[in-house]
Order: sequence, then C-alpha cells, then structure tokens
Amino acid sequence: MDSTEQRPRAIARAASGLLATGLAVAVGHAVAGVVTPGSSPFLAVADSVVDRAPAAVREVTIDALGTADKPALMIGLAAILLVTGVVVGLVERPRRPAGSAVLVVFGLVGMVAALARPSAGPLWAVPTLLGVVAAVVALRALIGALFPAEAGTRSATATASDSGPAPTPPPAPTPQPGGPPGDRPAPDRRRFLVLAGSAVAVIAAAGTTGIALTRRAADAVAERTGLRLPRVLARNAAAPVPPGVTPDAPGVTPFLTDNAEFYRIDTALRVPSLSTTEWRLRIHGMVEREIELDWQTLVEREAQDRIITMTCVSNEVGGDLVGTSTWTGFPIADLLAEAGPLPDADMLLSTSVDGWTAGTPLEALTDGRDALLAVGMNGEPLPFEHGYPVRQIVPGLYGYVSATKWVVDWEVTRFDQASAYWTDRGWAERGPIRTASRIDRPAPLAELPPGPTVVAGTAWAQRRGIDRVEVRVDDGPWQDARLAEEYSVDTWRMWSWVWDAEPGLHTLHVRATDSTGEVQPEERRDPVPSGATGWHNRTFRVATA
Ligand SMILES: Nc1nc2c(c(=O)[nH]1)N[C@H]1C(S)=C(S)[C@@H](COP(=O)(O)O)O[C@H]1N2
Ligand SMILES: [Mo]
Repeated sequence: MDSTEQRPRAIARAASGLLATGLAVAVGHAVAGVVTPGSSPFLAVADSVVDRAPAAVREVTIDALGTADKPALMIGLAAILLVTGVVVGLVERPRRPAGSAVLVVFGLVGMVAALARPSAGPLWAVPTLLGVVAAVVALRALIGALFPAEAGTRSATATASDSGPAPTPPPAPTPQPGGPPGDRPAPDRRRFLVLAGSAVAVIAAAGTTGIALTRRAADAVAERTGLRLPRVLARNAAAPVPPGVTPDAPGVTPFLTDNAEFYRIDTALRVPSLSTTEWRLRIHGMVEREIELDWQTLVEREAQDRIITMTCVSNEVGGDLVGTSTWTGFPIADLLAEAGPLPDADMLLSTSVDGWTAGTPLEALTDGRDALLAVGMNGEPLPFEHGYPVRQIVPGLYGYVSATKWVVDWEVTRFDQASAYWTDRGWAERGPIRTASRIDRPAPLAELPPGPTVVAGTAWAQRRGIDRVEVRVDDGPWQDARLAEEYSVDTWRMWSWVWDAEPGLHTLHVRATDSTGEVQPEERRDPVPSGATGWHNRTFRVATA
C-alpha cells in the first residue's frame, strides 16, 4: 500500500477541482448579488441558453418537463459543472496548469454570457472574473499540497532524485501515471485538509450570501414577469402615431425607441429590486394632508398612455442620451392635488429607494403638461433599469430634475429650502431642455457614392416644438431640411434632406429653430451646468464618379 500512501489519490485531486469550481460559482454569485444579480455567471449562462435555444427545442423541453424546464436546466448546468470540476482536478499539476486553463475557458464563457445580457454593462464581467480568480488560486494551492515536490512547497529532500527529462531547472519529478511511485514526497495532508476546509467554508459563506442577495431580485423578476399593467381606457390612450412622423428612407432613427435601446443614466451601482408589494410613496412636507400610496391604491386610478421624449442634460452635441417611449402612468398633478400643496411651496423633492433625489418645479407638474407617475414603458412594466415599479416622467425637463426612478418619497418644499443630488454637484437648479438637432445618417465617416443621398436625423425642443431644421454643406448656404410630421411638442421631430453629393471631403452641419423662433446657438458649450449647446456636424468622403 506504499504507492497509495505516496501518490495523491485521484479522489483528492478530483475534490480539489470540485472545490475550485464550487468557489468560482459561489464567489461569482455572491459578487453578482452586490453588483447586479443578472451578472451571476451561473444565471447568465442559464439565461443565454434559454434565449438561444431554438424555439422548437424550448417547446419540446417545456412540454416534456412542464414548468420545471428552468430547474431542469439548472440541474443540467450543475451536472456539467460537477463533471468539469472532476476533470479540472484530475488534469491539474503544479507545473502544468491544465485544470486552471479549463477554469479560465469556462470563466470566459460565463463572462461573455453575462456581457451579452440585454441590460449588461462592463461591471457585469466582474463577478465571473473574481470567481475564476478565486477558483484558480484555490486549485493551485490544493494541487500544490498534493504534489509538494513539483510545487516546490516542501524542503528539498526529494527534489533532485527523479529521473526523466527535466525541462526547467530546478529539476523536479515528472509524474508518471501508471509508473512506479519513486520516492517523491508524500502529499502534504495537513495542508491539503486545511485548504479544503477553508474552501468549503468560503463556498458556504459566499453561496448563502449570494443566494440571499439574488433571491430578492429573483422574486422581483418573477413578479414583474407576471404583472399586468393597469388598463388604459380609450379616452386616456395616446394619440395614434401617424406614419408620417418618420422620413420614408431606410436606416432612419425610429420614432419610438425600444426599451432595450433606450439610454440609461443613473447613479445606481446595483439596480434596485423593489417589488410592487414593497413599494410605497409617501407624500408629505408643505401639504394640507399627508398621503401614503401603495401599489393597489395607485393602480385603481385612471391610467393614461403618453408618448414623451426624454433627454439627459449630459448629452453631448450629437449624442444619443435621448429616447422616445409610450409611458403608462398617472397624472402627477392629480396625486399632488389630493395632498394639497401649500401656496408658498414651489418644489417637489422626490427621492428614489436608493437615496437619489431630484427637485422639480411644482409649476411643471401642475401646468397641464403630461407629467406622469409612470409604471409602464412601451406596453411593458418598467424595466428594472428604467425604474421598476414606479418612476416620474415630466415632458420638457431634463431627467436629473424630474425623472426619478424607483421613486418612494415626495416632499413638497421650496427651492430656497432644499436641493437635490445633481444640483448639489454644480448642475443648474432648473433644467428645461434646450433645443437640439442631430444628424443620424449617413453613418459617421461613411464613404458615399456621388449623387443624391438622403441625409436624415432628429431634432427636439420639448414643450416648444421644432419649427425648422436647416442643413449646411461646408461653408455653403443654410438650406431647409424636410420636416417629418410633428407628433407633439413633447416629442422629437425627424427630418431629412436630399443632398446631391459632390466628390471630395465634406462637412455637414445641422441647426434647428423652435416654435418661439429661437435658432440653436452656434457656440459650443459643455453639458455642465445646464445642457450642451452648438451645432452638430458630420464629415463624409464622397467618392469620385
Ligand atoms: N433613482 C434615480 N433616478 C434617476 C437617475 C438616477 O441616477 N437615480 N438619473 C436621472 C437622469 S440624470 C436621467 S437623464 C434619467 C434617465 O432615465 P433612463 O435611465 O430611464 O433613461 O433618469 C433620472 N432618474
Ligand atoms: Mo440625466
């Protein structure tokens, strides 16, 4: 039995691989719980399998397994991980980190899956990255304890005695499966057991933390999936969108922005998981009556659909922090009226469940515009990133002074008594949206054939509306672009212009005029403190005929 005393048993090596793989999953899951639950490598891979499975396969599995298809998928993935863990442990050697390489490859798969999720950002790579780092460190340490001579972790009693080619100095024994054990040192059992015990402890701690942190989010996801938006009566529907709101040319920006394409701006490192059952809105401060709304008392009111273009104050000239959506919600003016703001109040300080605040002029919320406490976006419950379950939408004001997502508190107050998140950081107290225009096609640096080319884009001046868009080639005269139909003064207005492109390098400029007759100023100013100004331009090379 000498040989089994001396050589690390396969079971110990397999256990090392399993522990390392377990660490990758547990640490990844726990970090994801902190960053954002969907970024858990395990969940991300499961979700992408579900998304990518051909519809037929999906239906067959759902038929065969009923509603258990998701658990079945999880069990399948867990089985793959178990087998992988065993293999990882069996192939790893101190001098030949093949098992570590397998872990890295699996990590890459997890990372790609996480980054490819619809709402992913760069942070979504972090959980997998940390999980794999933890796994490789643990695997190297465990296997090092099992092969102390190779790992060079022991004194040199046996390092020089092995035969065979020794590619790198100092010479060390080369493992020879099936060959005689030789006199390599025994596995360092104590060290191995201590390491394995620590790994088990970390897996247990990280696993339970990860599950606890992601469960809330998973519950909210399940709730959102099953949620029905309040019904909108015909009299509260949005005016239909006529086809004329977009120019009749391929590749133009759509009038309505898909939820997945809609820009996202917030300070939340972790998207809040707030359920409708937890949600409350307290209305207090300078009011006649304090009110507390919950989901039920909110949605029993008459809901409206409104199409509104939102814009971020940080949008650079030509930038894409702007989008148009059909919002389902409840008039903020009515809710405020129930509380009865006192006559000298002039600000609504709204607070998000994550502590972010916005200060909105009460006037903008009560002057008859479609300021909404919104629960739906393009016919769906709000996506989590866009404020599930409840947010504000106020036409004509930049998001930082109006569009509080995950909103839970309204304090009626005064501008001389309160300030909000971005105004505390130097941005303007009031944030009316500036007139802006943008060239969207052709794409930047496009190579164009000479002759007629459709140039197209969008322009916005919420609350005022766009009356004119002009285009200029190089230093030529300003020429009127063709305006698409206006949907409302609160939405962007598309434009197009047919350019008889001549060979050479050309720069196109665009500028808009709002309905008050004010032309966009040429002067370039930064977004800080109250929104960028200046004319957008694009340069194209037109080929010779
Ligand atoms: N809770 C919270 N709400 C917020 C923000 C935020 O950081 N936190 N950012 C605001 C800003 S600056 C903008 S432009 C809009 C963007 O909304 P969107 O991400 O749904 O496009 O949300 C606003 N609401
Ligand atoms: Mo913003």
